[in-house]
Amino acid sequence: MKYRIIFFLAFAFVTEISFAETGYRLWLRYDRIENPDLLEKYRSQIKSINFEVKSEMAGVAKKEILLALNGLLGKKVTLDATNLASLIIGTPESSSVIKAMVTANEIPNSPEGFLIKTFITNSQLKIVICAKNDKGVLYGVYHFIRLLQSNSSLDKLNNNQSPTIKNRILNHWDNLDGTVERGYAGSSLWEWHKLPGFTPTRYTDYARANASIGINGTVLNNVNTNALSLTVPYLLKTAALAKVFRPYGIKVYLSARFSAPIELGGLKTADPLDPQVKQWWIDKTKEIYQYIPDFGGFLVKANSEGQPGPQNYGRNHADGANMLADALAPFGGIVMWRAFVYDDKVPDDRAKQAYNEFKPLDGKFRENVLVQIKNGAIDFQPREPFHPLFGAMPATPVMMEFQLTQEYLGFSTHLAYLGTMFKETFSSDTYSKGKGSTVAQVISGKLDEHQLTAIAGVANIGSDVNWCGHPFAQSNWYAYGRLAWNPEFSADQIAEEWIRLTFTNDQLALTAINKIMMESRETIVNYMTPLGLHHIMARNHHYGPGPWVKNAGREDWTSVYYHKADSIGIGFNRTATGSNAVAQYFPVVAEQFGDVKQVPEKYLLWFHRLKWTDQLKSGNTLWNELVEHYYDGAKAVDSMQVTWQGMKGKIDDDRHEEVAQLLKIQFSEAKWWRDACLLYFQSFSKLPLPAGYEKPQHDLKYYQNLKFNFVPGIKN
Ligand code: BDP
Repeated sequence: MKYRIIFFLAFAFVTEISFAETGYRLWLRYDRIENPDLLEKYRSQIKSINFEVKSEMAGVAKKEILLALNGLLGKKVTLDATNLASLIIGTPESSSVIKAMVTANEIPNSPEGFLIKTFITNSQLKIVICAKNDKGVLYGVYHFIRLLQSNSSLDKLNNNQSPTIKNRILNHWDNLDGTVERGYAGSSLWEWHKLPGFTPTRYTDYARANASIGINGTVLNNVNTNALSLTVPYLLKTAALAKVFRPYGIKVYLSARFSAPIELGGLKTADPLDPQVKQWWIDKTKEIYQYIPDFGGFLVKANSEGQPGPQNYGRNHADGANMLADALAPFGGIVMWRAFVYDDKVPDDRAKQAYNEFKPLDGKFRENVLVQIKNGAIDFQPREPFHPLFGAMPATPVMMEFQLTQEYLGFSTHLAYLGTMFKETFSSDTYSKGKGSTVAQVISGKLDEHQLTAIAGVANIGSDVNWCGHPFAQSNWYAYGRLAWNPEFSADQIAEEWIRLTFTNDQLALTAINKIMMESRETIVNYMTPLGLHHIMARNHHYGPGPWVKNAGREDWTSVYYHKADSIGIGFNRTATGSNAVAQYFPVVAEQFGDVKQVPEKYLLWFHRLKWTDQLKSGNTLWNELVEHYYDGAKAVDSMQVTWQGMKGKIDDDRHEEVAQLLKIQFSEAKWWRDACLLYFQSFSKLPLPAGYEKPQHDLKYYQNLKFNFVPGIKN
């Protein structure tokens, strides 16, 4: 009897885990196509596959397509090495069938592009996935799988695609002790202590997910880095990861600590013009390439937030970057030098500092250096105007840095689809070369004719079973990859694609979930930082509101520095009568941002200081408008909950319930943000909430006294 019970329990447990929808599979879900007619059609169109494999990369592509087809079609497709196969995959070199079917100039000439084309021969449908080389084939395979997962027609495919940006990279802010700076999805993916010996399947799944959306590089360690990652034991570990990622077309990069020659090399200085320092980096770089022959290069955070850098020795960013670039150049490596620099010793508006330091260096960097610029002028806030350096350094390749991890957008408890935010920056017009000089044009290298192009996303990935903490946070990893591939894709189209792959192809659900996603970021801006407010979160851990933060050790780490609320009004005057940060933009933009009548209201208090009673476009006073935004934001989360409830039964119960619970947290946190911020600002404006608004639950003191221990994302 005893044994029977144990057996029963064990069985129940196993049953439960094998059927739970954990989100582990991300968007690579290959369950059988639900629509029976479509399933029948696909089965009749894809009966057999011809894919001759001559490389490890082609091998993983073949494995993936077979896995996908067997799952999606619910039956095994047969392998057929002849031209009678219905799906033919490869390059003209690897496949004589492709060579005979596709004319060479139909295939994109780029190293990563692909062609997917339907042919009808003797009333027989055939589909070809081909490229100039295996990398393009791999991307073509993933795209074809995406077409099936989203139930697209295969009848007349003629899809020829190449990525717009060459280096599409994730930045992991992972520490060697397993913590992740600003990570809200568990601990680091990299189990350094078990590497190089142990490389779990999860690393391969990470590579699959990245390759499926075109990500081709990953920086493994935090920008606030430990020099140890450049030592041999850690290089061996990095090499083991590189080996797993290589067949998926992913290069590894490392954040390099600028003072490593002192810490590891025992030198007295890290001065970039010192011959011994230069030699140390040359030797170190050589050593890295011995272990990782296709190493991508270095990411550097220097002279920012206390990190060492060339300015410690009276040198500039170009001196520092060029020294590393020279060491990497013989191996084809690149330097990504971050423009996220600020220092409270510099008595100017923090928003201006990067431009002030970097603009004069335009044209002074080596060819293999990119300047990596955050999307906004300050720091990954829920909303910022685009960084003024975009378009301002035409002689230097500049790259974008987005933050996927939701440090300032509600951690992993708030549903925030960031595709709309990425697009907002990409489509901003810098006017650097007249109308149409969008940030996307700058980043793609088209505007200033740069061959070296790149983009970085600060990863939101960790050890959580669903990778990203919040099931919807996966959409930001996905959207980042898709937009890095082509910034012209629309946020809406990417959201729809992701929902189809992740949840369902049901039309009603698609429309409802898409609406939630598309409105989500604006909703967060409304209940956190409407009308151009910024940097008013709690100190250090950044969890929750903290507009009252002052005395933080340095002025530019306080909230009061950014909102400047007092009895008269609120906002940071960045016009000519203030810090004049507007002058860093090109004249058309500077004029628009600098004029209180023309500035888009979403940036109002970023650039202007207004009186509480000033009238805005809506006819509302500034105070009433602020109140309206905060209340609209919280109300919108309530509506999200209602819409989500309607999804019950349309998607699996596991993920439905998980999101429902998280939305509940989000709703209460939205109200927390709303009430705390409005009560605080009200202590200056002395104005009442207009009639009809529900009163805050607590008084200001209550919110100011909230304390949180062990908030994730920082070293507690
Ligand atoms: C800030 C983060 C900090 C990062 C910094 C950076 O709070 O943890 O180190 O950005 O990007 O937003 O270097």
